[in-house]
Amino acid sequence: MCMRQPSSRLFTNEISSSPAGAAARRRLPISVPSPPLSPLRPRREWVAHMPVSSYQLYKSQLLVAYLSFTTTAAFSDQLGMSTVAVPSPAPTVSDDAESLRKALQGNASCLLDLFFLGWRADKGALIEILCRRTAAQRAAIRRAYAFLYREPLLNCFRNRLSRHCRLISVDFWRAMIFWTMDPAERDANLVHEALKRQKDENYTLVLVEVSCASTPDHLMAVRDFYRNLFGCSVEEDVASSTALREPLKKMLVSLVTSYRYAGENVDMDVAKLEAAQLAEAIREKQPHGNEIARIISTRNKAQLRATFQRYKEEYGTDIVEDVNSHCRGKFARMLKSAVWCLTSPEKHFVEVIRHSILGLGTYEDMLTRVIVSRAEIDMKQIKEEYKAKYKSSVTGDVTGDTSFSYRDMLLALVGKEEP
Ligand SMILES: [Ca+2]
Repeated sequence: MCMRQPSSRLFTNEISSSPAGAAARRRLPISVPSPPLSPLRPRREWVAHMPVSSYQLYKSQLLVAYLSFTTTAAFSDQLGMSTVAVPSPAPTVSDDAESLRKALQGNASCLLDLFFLGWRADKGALIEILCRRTAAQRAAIRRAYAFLYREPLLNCFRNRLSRHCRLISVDFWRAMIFWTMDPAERDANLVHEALKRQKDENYTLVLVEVSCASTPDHLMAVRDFYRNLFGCSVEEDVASSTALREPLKKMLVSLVTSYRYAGENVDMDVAKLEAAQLAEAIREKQPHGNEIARIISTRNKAQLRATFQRYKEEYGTDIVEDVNSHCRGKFARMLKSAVWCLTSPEKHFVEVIRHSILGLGTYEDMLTRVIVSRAEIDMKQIKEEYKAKYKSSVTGDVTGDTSFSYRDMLLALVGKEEP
């Protein structure tokens, strides 16, 4: 993946020379002097002659540039499993914000558009900009957009979504909103939506995915967002759910409140003991005992991998196969997904993609959720696993099952198929 390199342009005459800077300057009632060549620490005499508002503008631009540079490095794809193709060098955040503004204003191709739908957005340009940027770059673009146009970017998308709610673009705008959100904010929204539609098993899976297929710190961030956005904690909403039954509810509460050790230390004695406890519970057809929920929700991922390996060596079958052959019901399905999400998430996500595509029609919510949330994490691995398991490609199946801008957006995130 091409990563964005720190550009000297970010730290030089961005306000006065870039078109976005010029546009921002035009809105100011006073003229702005040219910034110095090295503006990280502006010269005292220059700042002294600078009007307060323009100095604040200048500082904010610097902050946007600085954040986009530092956080991109912090959030970069460490394992090389992302399928998001970032151009190098990427345009500055203010250029991106200005291009987004133009794309959102679009043009009306006929009078009908003008009177009934408003201006038609240039969706191709939106995809080309946002689907080719990392999470950190998207966050910086959102900040720059809000600063330059005094309007949150997500609000512009939500307006389009409500305006197009009965048309085919609804899937595109939903996917675009989720993709542009901060990853933890997106997952908090997905969890909230899942809890509203908890009778559907496919939505309950979101709780398992968010708590088991992400890092402990990400889960904490999701819980923070959830509390701030919806005024209630995730575990409170899961525990008070009327659609979820025991013992599934208890396991889900344990999973969403977990904060696992993120290191690689493993205790082989514990692995042996807990493999025996799991085998007893699963083979006695009592997988809902307290031991399973305790082991699955408290042990770190390396320890769990050792336990499941020990299970296979000692009892001759994979734990997931044993769950499939000995247990039935929603609890068993969630347990299987939790085991996969904790040890090899790609196995879980290929099943979700396949289920969303197979048969007549498409489960767009599921397809969007997987592609948007895994594109920057392990989509390459998911594509390989999908090809090995179903003898067809994610790209090919998405192309055949979706259409228009929604398809173009998903394909931009999934990336090209490896030969
Ligand atoms: Ca289909």
